[in-house]
Amino acid sequence: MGTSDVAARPGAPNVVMIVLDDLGFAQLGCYGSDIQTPAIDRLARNGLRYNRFHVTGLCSPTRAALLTGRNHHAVGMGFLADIPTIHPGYTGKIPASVPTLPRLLRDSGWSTMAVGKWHLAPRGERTSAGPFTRWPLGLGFERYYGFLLGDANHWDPQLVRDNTYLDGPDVRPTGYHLTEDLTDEAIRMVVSQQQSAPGKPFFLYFATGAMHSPHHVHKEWADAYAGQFDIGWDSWRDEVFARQLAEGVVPAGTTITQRPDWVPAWSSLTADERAVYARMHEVYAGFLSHTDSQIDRLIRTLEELDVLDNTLVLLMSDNGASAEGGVGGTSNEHRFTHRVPESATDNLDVLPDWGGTAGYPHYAWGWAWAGNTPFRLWKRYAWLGGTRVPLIAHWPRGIRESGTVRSQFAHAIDIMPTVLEACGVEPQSPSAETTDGGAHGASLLPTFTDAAAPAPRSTQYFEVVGSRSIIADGFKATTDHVAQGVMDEEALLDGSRDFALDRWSLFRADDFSEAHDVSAAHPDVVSRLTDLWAAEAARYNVLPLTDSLVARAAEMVWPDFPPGQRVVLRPSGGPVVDEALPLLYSRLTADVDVPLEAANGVLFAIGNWTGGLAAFVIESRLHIAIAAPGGNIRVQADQLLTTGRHSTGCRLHRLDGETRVEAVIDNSVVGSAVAPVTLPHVWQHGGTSLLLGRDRGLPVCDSYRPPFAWNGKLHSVTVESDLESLPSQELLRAALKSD
Ligand SMILES: [Ca+2]
Repeated sequence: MGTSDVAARPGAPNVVMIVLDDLGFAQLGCYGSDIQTPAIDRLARNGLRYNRFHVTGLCSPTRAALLTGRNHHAVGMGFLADIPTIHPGYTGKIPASVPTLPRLLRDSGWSTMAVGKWHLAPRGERTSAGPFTRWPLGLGFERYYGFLLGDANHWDPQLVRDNTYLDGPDVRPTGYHLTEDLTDEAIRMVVSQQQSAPGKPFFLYFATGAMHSPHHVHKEWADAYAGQFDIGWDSWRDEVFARQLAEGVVPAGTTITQRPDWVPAWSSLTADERAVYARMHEVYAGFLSHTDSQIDRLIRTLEELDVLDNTLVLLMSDNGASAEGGVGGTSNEHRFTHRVPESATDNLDVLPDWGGTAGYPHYAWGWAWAGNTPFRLWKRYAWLGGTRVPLIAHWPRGIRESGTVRSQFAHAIDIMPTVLEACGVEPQSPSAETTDGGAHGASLLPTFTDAAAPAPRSTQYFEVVGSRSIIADGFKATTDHVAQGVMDEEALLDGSRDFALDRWSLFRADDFSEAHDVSAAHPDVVSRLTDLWAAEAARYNVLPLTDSLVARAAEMVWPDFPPGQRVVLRPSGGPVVDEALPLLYSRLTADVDVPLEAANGVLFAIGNWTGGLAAFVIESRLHIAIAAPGGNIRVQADQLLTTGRHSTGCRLHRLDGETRVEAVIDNSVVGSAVAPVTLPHVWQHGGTSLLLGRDRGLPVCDSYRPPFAWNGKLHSVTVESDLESLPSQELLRAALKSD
């Protein structure tokens, strides 16, 4: 553990790093949007906005860069932590030799606390057995509350405190929302730390699930925007651009990039499509304003504690706005990633509940495009729509400007050196016996007080899901590569699908939006920059390139203690996260004592009605419920459970394009159903856990209300998979979706 006898120097600042998820350059009020973000705007008004701050274009990689100051590939996080592979740039494992920001601050006398999304614990290290070295406490935080995966159901998250999966509460208060819970927890941590050790500096890492899908918010927040986006994404984008110019976050003379033809013109849409897409953005806008209201509570707490004046608050996004809902958006992202298409007309029926507990929604990609105004593309691309995002720095004692825009090139890897310099902490522990050569980023601190201070570096490579770019010599070169894995992108985007045929565009550094490709006039510069990209790629472990989840999966590193084909689970073991279950399990069997009176309750349940499976008993009758991307399956037994000890549960048969589900009592099939539904390998993108003898949070179907505890005795649940039901490539691709 840390050297707790070291005290920070007197006057050392606190640090609050607020990392929003999938928020585009143009979505905050202070960056030109008409979405209300008054608390964030207040930080901007009393601090600095950066308009050339860059990230990696994807969740885990940016977070790794923020907390290490190293390029993401160089610390093994070239891709998501969910798919660790054998290649050094893609292990998903931040090396133990790399000093992390929380560890350095902790060892220098700061209290260190993390709340919210983590996404830096690799697959294979996320069960209750750890190892915990890459969980928040392992990387240097003293306290943690949040979720380990890439997203979370805001109404029903699987949460972790420190190194423990939380088991409960069974019934969350009406109207529970994850962002509110995370904010409560962050406030509690800071207040208790400050009243326990007054004056001891702290580092709070506050990473919301917002604004990542699912876009979940209380209805009144969405309703506040009723009608506001009926103008459509083309006009909305033009209005945003005009405000960006007026605000100065986009320099005068900038050309807005043109709408590509694979983003439909608003004028080409039907009335139904417009109604559905406008509501999607009302929900998103409400979700963002709600997030802002929670940040407001956190900042006001710092004011009340009288510590805001000497707290460096940094607010940013991890990548640009996301198009992972596809061209038409989705009511349930699990449907989209399992390639079960839906139309705007389909979604008219569910529109009144958009953003509520029934769905797992993501907006149509026209809004992602507009959310990244004035840039091209979005998350997952090395174009500016993926990599250039807001950064706000607020620190009354250290920044004496108000509302100014800074235009120095900056990148996520510069954040840790900036924080360390602000705190007066050396970038390497004095006691460290090994070093990896130091941070790749450099401090932005000189830009806090000097508008003319030089940018920290002039060269930076980018690589994300095979999309590549490089900044050097006053130019930026970018490939036209289109990644695999997002359904509509594969079909609709123009560009290369073959690395050997990738074409590089070239832009001058002063072409703020990258609207004017000058590659034809400067083939020599293109050649020099692509050579430089290759050199940087070799230096930072970027190679081998891949744009395919299936290819990554083939090289996946499995855990040292995989669950194998069969596990026996006991109720006293707590929630069982899906990584601890056999891959593609197909038999779940509960060993139970059925009581004398009518038997009732949940035998086992995983996930919820946006994706999940449950076996439950009502009046002694066994029911199996499955909520899958393509539809729901229900089976009830044609005979009752009798008093005494029985084995009972379900069998899942993955057939070609359909699934047969059987209810089973004592090895006899007592009911079955077949449906044209493909079962996913994970029920929830955000991860979930199998609960024994009860459910919690949202149910898998509306026939029972959690916890609905089993009123007999539950001895165990055995979960088994069949070797013969190996995943098809398509299934594997869908199953591995997680970001
Ligand atoms: Ca993200």
